[in-house]
Amino acid sequence: MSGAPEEVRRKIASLRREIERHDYLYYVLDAPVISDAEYDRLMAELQRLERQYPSLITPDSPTQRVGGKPREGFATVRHAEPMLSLANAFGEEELREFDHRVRNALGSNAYEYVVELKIDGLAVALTYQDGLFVRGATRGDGETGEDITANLKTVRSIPLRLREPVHLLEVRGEMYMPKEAFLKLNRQREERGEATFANPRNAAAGSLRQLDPGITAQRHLNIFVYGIGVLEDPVRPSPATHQEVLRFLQRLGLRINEHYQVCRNMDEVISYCRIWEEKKAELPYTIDGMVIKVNSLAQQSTLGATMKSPRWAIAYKFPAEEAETVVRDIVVSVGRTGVITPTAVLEPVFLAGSTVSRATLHNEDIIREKDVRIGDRVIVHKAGDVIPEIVKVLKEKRPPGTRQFSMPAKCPACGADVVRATGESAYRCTGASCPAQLLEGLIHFASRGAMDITGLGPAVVRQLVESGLVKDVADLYRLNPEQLTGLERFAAKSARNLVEAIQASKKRPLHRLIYALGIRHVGERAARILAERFGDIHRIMNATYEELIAIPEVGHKIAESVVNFMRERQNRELIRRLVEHGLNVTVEAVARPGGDSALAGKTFVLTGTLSALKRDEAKELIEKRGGKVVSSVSKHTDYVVVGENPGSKLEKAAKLGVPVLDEKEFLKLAGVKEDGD
Ligand code: 3B8
Repeated sequence: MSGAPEEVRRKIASLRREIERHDYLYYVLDAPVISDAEYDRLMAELQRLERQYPSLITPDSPTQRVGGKPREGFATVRHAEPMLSLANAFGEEELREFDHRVRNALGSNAYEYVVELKIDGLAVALTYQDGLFVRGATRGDGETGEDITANLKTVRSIPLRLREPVHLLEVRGEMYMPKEAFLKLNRQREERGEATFANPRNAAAGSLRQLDPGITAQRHLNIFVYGIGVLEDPVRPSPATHQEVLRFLQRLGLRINEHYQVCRNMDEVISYCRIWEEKKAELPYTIDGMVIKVNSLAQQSTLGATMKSPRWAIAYKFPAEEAETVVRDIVVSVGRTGVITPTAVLEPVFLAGSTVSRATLHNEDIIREKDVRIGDRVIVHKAGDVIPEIVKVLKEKRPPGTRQFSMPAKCPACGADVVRATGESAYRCTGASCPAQLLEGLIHFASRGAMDITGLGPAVVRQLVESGLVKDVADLYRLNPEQLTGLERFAAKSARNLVEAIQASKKRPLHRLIYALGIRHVGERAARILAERFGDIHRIMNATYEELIAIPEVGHKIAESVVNFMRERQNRELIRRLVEHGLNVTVEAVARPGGDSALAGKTFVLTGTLSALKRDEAKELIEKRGGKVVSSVSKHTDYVVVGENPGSKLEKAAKLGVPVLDEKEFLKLAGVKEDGD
């Protein structure tokens, strides 16, 4: 197809360049220059143009990072060069032995090392052909790995195109999940009663193993590249040292870790390792040691490799940090969704950069399994250097009079029954007006991704609940400054500010409100989808399970949860009051008369031969969903659907600026899965 005006092509190219530049600034250099909202606008504009001219979509367009379909399983890929792993050194003694082996093999002491952080993640190989990202694979057994291209494309710090065209390049690096993203993911999973990940590494591995790239996209994975597997380029000179490799990779737009040092001998290596052993807690990601590499690539090849690992590099592993302490008590807390989580209260100990006084026990099964009792002496560590956990009980030191823990039968916050759903490890409070759930629910409602109410943090929420001023989220919108000045720590000005911030939140977009309601399983992404699909909260309130499950991105859990939530009289009443207070409950741009399908009320023109559907079938599909089909393109046409060998209708559509859909896009819009309706 060549229907697109030159102007559009230029606009698309410039938007892509612009977005790529901001991705690079944000994800690789960590130095954004525009706001998230401005970035979203650029992306929306590009998506709009590409929707209109699907033939201009290229695999390296920034819009192609998400949106791949879930796959059956992963294909295997054979690595061009084996992906080896590093041998380990535990302690300085073993580092010095490594150094002796290097010196003997080189027959000289004229060599340097590069010392880098050892990122605790998963090794991957990224292949670029003529500068284009074509394949990503896991290490696997070193010979063959799994093809995770679609998942890696969702990672914003992985450039889809290099900043300089290289004929063939395979780079190696470590995928990881930052500590903060890991904590947030686990909090979310705990609330939903799902199993939590033991450490960021497992979370990263689990996220990359997703068959649905849409899930990977939400997981905030990141990468540091640290080496080259294959480099074929007729023009540019190959790097001669590892340090040059790192600079080369950086120049191509790949993300390297800048904490490294060139060292002239083992003493320097060891001092540099010690520095990071002390400081590792300050990093936003977890490292489990340092990697020491011979700098010269010529010397690397002289040294060679064994079957499993190179002889020119070694991993210096930090000893796992553990501490002994006493379990003073086991307490439970009630989350927003009513999940009751047990936590061990510990005699405070210093561990891996901070004082630890609590350790999560996850659930009752884990307490039973480890046989943790109140009064026990225990060993604690930090899972993935982040979350304090009890490793084991020192049973030989068990004092007399320890007490076993059992889950309370009644909620400690409201006294309602506590139940364990079949097939879940979580216990939940069943109280409809449980203050603990209310508290957590309000904190969530006001939080940044939700209604984003400045000044309404946990402490203020607590005051509002304890004073009885707020019994649900709708009560927030009735507050006046006079009521607040009666509370402790509220001056006239801060009271006015808070009321203003609450009132301002009424204008938030619908998807934020849906997310803020705290419907189980409805995260930010699901909330956006629901808002876009239905356009109005009342439509969501009345949506049936069948209508919800028909949405491609919505699964059984979300559909069921939305229906259950909206069935509750209390919840309907709450929404009614929010509407009464004047909250925005619609998406203006998406007025959808006559039904919930995106096709309802729309006019279509079909042209060319479709492959999956006959023309009659396509017509029927559109009409069943409330749309209509006409034969000629005019400015009243909403979409032109093109198949093979389209006629002049396509040109007409381009002239009038009518959006053009190929068959696949049309089916997607119609909500038809590819394997049949
Ligand atoms: C050769 C070099 C494996 C690795 C390597 O941060 C090899 O270099 C490797 F066979 O696994 N986790 C790093 C990291 C890992 C490796 C490496 N460098 N910085 C890491």
